[in-house]
Order: sequence, then structure tokens, then C-alpha cells
Amino acid sequence: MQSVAWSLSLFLMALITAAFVIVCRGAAGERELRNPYRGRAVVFALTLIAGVLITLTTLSPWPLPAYAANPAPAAKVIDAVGHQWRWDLSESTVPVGKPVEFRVTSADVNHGFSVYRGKTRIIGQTQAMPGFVNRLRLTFDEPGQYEILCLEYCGLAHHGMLATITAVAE
Ligand SMILES: [Cu+2]
Repeated sequence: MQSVAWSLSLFLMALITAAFVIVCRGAAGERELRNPYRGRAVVFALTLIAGVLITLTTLSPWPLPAYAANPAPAAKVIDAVGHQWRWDLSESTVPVGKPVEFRVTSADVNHGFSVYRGKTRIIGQTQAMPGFVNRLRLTFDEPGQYEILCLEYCGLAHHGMLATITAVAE
């Protein structure tokens, strides 16, 4: 699915680029007659170059983190299902220092699956969507309790969607 979306995006970007090139070429013949528009073409070209450069430098790693292409084997796989308004986890403990893979989905509406260390530090998050399973790989560096909260407003008791998971040194 991801590769289809990516290919479609590239195709549409190429189509828009081609449209711009065709419009620019069509306007080139009138350039001598309409000098005031020359400035616009320069501004457009500079904006386009800046946009491409900014996009290329800020999309690294591109388009997904490297582990998605070549994942290390997970020490534990945990199924996580979001419901209005609770999380169902297939396991409640994780090993410290080893990669854990959460397979996150939803039974009803979209939720935001986020793992907190303490009250303020998010160590990972992904969407929980009905009909899709998103994989989130995390390594828990410190033993102790972690909280799983919902990051997407999903109804009246959204704020109460709390689960805990314990990282245990093995
Ligand atoms: Cu929610």
C-alpha cells in the first residue's frame, strides 16, 4: 500500500511539474511583449528551486525510517487494539533493551497510540486505525512503568484511554 501511494505521489508530482513546464514554455513567446512578467518567472523559478532543496534536505531519511526496509527481529510482538475508550494489549510486560514491536489497530474509530515514559516524554507513537495494522518498533531503555495514551480525540472519554506496560530487565 505504501509503495502504491508513493508511486502515485511521484506520478502526480511529475504531472504537475510537466504542467508548469508547458505553461512556462507557452508564456515564453510573449515574454518580449510583457516585460513586467519576467520578474514573476524569476521569483517562480527561485521559489521552485528553494522548495525542492528544502524538501530534499528535510525528508531524510526518506520516505520512512531505515528500519522499515530492514527490520531487526523483534524480541516481543504485542497486539494493541484501540476501543472507545480503552486499549487492549496482548501483553503487559516488555524486556528492557530489546526491540519490541507493537501491532496497532482499532476496533471502532481512529485513535492515537502513544507510549509515554513518565508524564511528559513520548518515546513512540502511531495511528490506530480500523482495518489497518500499523507497526511501531520501540526499545525500552529503562525498566519501569510506561503509559499508553490516546493522542487523537476519539469521543467523550478519550482522556481516560490509559493502559500501562512494564519494562522488565531480563
Ligand atoms: Cu482518543
